Amino acid sequence: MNIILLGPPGAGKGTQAQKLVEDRNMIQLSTGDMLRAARTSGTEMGNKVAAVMDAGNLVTDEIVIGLIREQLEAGGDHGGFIFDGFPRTLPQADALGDLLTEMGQSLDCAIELQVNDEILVERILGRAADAVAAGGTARADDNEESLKTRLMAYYKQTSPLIGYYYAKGMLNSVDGLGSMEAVQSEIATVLDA
Ligand code: B4P
Repeated sequence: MNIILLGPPGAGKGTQAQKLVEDRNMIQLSTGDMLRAARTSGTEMGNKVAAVMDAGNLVTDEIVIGLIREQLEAGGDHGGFIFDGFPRTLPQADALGDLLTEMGQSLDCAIELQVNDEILVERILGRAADAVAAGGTARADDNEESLKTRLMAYYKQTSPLIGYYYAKGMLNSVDGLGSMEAVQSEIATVLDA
C-alpha cells in the first residue's frame, strides 16, 4: 500500500508516518528529513537548500523529485511507502504518479490531516521551545516569521493537491486536531476500509 500524508506544517504528518512505520512495516519517505540530512552533509545541494528552507519556502521540484526517485529505486521488502511532505506542488504530484507507474506500482490513497492555523502555530512554536528547554537548538524554520511563509506556501502551492487527489477519487480527510492516538486510529480506519 502506497499512501500520501498531506497537510500544513505541524499537521502531524511526520508524527503519524512514524506510527505507520511501527504498526505496518511501511517505509517513511520524508522530503523534509532528506533535505535536512542534505544540508548537514555540507554538499553543494545541501548548501543551496539551507537558506530556502530556513526562510520557509519550498525547495525546487527538480531537487525533491530527484531525492524521491533515489529512494524509490533503493527498493526492499516492506509494507509500502508513506510519502510524508511530498508531493507539495502539482508538478511533484504528476512526477510521483509517473515514477510509481515506471515501477509498476500505484498510489492507494492521499490522507489529508485537517488542523486550523492557531493550533499549527502552537505546535510548531511548542516544538521549538521544547528543543531549547532540552538544551538543544530549535529547527531553523520553527519560528514565527518562517512559519508565516510556510503556511502561505502551503495554501498557495500545496493545498491545490487536495482537489487533485479528490478528483482522482483518492482523497480521505482526517481530523488532525485530536490526540496523536486519536488521529492514528482515524488513519487506521481509513487504511483498513
Ligand atoms: P517538513 O519537514 O515536511 O516540515 P513541515 O511540513 O513543516 O511539517 P513538520 O514535520 O514540521 O510537522 P509535523 O506535522 O510532523 O518540511 C520542512 C521544509 O522542507 C519545507 O518548509 C520546505 O522548505 C522543505 N520541503 C520539504 N518537502 C518539500 C517538497 N516536497 N517540496 C519542496 N520543499 C520541501 O508535526 C509538528 C509538531 O506537531 C511536532 O512537534 C509534533 O510533536 C506535534 N504534533 C503532531 N501531531 C500532534 C497531535 N495530534 N497533537 C499534538 N501535537 C502534535
